[in-house]
Amino acid sequence: MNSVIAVTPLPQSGVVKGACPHDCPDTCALRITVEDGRVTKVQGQAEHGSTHGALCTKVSRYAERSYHPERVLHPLKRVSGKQEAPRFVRVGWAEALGDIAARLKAIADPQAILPYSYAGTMGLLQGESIAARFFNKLGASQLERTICASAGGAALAATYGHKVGMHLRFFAESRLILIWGSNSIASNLHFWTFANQAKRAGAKLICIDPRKTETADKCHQHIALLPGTDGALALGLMHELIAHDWLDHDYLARHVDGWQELRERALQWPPERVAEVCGITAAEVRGLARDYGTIAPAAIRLNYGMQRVRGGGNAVRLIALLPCLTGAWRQRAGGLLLSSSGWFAPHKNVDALELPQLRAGRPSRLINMSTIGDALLREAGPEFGPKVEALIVYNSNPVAVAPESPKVVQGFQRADLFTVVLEHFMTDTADLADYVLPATTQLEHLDLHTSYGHTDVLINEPAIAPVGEAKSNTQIFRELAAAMGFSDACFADTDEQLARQAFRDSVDFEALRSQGWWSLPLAEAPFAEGQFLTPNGRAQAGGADFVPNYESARSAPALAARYPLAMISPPARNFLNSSFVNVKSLRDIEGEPLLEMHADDAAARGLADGTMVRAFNDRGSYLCRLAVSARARPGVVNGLGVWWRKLGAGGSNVNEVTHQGLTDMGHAPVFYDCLVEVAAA
Ligand SMILES: Nc1nc2c(c(=O)[nH]1)N[C@H]1C(S)=C(S)[C@@H](COP(=O)(O)OP(=O)(O)OC[C@H]3O[C@@H](n4cnc5c(=O)[nH]c(N)nc54)[C@H](O)[C@@H]3O)O[C@H]1N2
Ligand SMILES: Nc1nc2c(c(=O)[nH]1)N[C@H]1C(S)=C(S)[C@@H](COP(=O)(O)OP(=O)(O)OC[C@H]3O[C@@H](n4cnc5c(=O)[nH]c(N)nc54)[C@H](O)[C@@H]3O)O[C@H]1N2
Ligand SMILES: [Mo]
Repeated sequence: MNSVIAVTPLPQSGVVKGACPHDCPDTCALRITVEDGRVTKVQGQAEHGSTHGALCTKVSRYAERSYHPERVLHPLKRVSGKQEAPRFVRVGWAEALGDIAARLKAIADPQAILPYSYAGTMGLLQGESIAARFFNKLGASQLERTICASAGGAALAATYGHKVGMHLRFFAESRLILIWGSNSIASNLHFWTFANQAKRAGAKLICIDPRKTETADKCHQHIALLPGTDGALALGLMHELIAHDWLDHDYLARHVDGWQELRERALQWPPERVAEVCGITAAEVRGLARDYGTIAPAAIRLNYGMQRVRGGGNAVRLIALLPCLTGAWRQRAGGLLLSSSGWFAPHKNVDALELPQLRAGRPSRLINMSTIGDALLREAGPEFGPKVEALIVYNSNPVAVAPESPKVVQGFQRADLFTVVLEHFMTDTADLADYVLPATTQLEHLDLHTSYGHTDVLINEPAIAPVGEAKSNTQIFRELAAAMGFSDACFADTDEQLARQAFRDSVDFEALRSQGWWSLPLAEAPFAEGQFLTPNGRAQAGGADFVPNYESARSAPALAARYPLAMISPPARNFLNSSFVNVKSLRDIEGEPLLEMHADDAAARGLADGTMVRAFNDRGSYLCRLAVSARARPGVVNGLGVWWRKLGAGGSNVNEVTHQGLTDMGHAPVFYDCLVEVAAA
């Protein structure tokens, strides 16, 4: 039996073990210094394998974020109309919770109530624990949490059986690394350390990304393909692997299903065809295939950037099959990593945290978070069910991050929608709330973390008491449950009890407590002998094919005639999605919302570097500063995201122009499948 996690009493001064809560594959182990009851330093733990004492610029400013003068410190109640400038008054917790409970109880069909949350914190407790219990007990609609990774996740599950891949640390031993759809230096810094070690030991690094990122700058080669064409490139690589017989026939025969079908398909993709679809040269396709077919161990670091297009799921499937063709999986420094999160599945006990049985068999409709704009604007109907009447948002800023914001904003502005937002700050979403409830930050609460980049479980112990009147998400939902009159014992579980329920006995809590992390026991080369997590243990190649974008010159020529530029909106280095945009020191580094454009495209429009421009299409228009830049390839513009609308130029951001189409697998958004035109503002 695991011992109950007892939290060490808050130190007046000392060092506390923490974990970075952010939505990032690195999930760093933190060393938090407290002096006189105040956090004075947030550093990386030197002994933790992937953190190795270093933090990104953002999280090293975590104390600045927690003690930010604009932190929401008391419950706030709206006193202005939803279409007017937001005005709030301070109220007490009892009044706020009592009123919220009364409003929720007045809703006849609980399915008209919708939770909206994502990974503002990735903690198992402050994410979905008591919150999930609350909505299960209520019988609310369920949120399909697709906004980031579900296309790639579904693809990995279909191909390997789960979201699993090679170990982060063994990239240091690879001889060839393809960094594919990932700006690692910006968004996965602690992977880059291992890639850099490999580079110094003589490995070749190749970046595959429409944008010439800071990561591309540091690689030996950069292949700037058009957005959404990765599946075609993967098929072209397979064509060459077959043509030159750079195949591991034994591995294919013993560990892969559907190879013959995939082989037939790949043979239809000679380099010239691939080059035309991807907007690169046939020589680039041939050279990449030669490297991949002849250098070993070869590793692929795929990241979620490349799956934010219509064919994102199939593209991930095809790329995930490459190491099955060459047998790269045989070596621990070969294979592929998109996500490691599936390795935690046998150890986690999500049902114990969320208690789905509280729904007691009541119907539960699923609403996709990626089409929240449409969902909020939909009337009741036999297919849809009741109109959404109440929304409870935590750990997310949908008004800034969800696609097609004109509709999201319109939905949130509905006078008949009751919205509660649990937040640290007055985000664009909080601005449209009826109630804003102050939530604690990672310095102020207990949590447990898994990772989607490494394979360690981490503990985050609270370092300081809640700031102001803030309460943790778990505590807010506990008190809301009480206000609703839910008397089930599960709503009294403390965070310490939840922590104990979160994992099965396989996790060594003593190590977790004393060291701050605990590493999963895993094989070094997990698929050296096949043993994929599919039902028959074989990788599944059947059905994977190239799926073109919704919006591109090739797939939508009439639209492209009006909006000829493909726009991608990858993360800005000093923000974390829309988090940290309000931390001034970080915003100062980013400056303004930037749109990078190639010199030829700028010249064709008579646009000079530094001018204010509008990027627009039929959905909307947003204002940004033009950077004529070699980081953009011809025909593609890069609108760095995700700014708070109210802190960007002109009160909107890049999601003003993105659309609510969904991916081929996993019902995910297609942020990078978007055509625009750009003109002087
Ligand atoms: N600093 C920082 N770090 C972050 C985040 C952040 O916002 N800021 N976000 C976090 C989150 S939520 C996630 S999900 C992870 C991963 O987040 P990702 O969104 O994967 O982030 P990036 O690594 O920047 O990967 C995006 C890269 O994909 C490229 N790209 C866009 N379209 C295509 C395409 O069609 N094909 C290919 N090959 N490449 C394409 C972009 O130019 C960009 O360089 O990172 C996390 N880390
Ligand atoms: N155009 C475009 N749009 C994108 C993307 C893109 O690349 N381009 N990336 C997409 C991706 S990958 C993702 S993952 C989504 C991310 O979208 P979100 O998950 O909404 O992430 P954030 O914008 O970081 O907002 C998280 C919010 O949670 C709050 N928060 C943090 N910790 C806590 C806590 O303990 N309690 C409470 N109550 N609140 C907390 C933070 O203050 C912050 O405002 O955005 C997506 N949107
Ligand atoms: Mo994400």
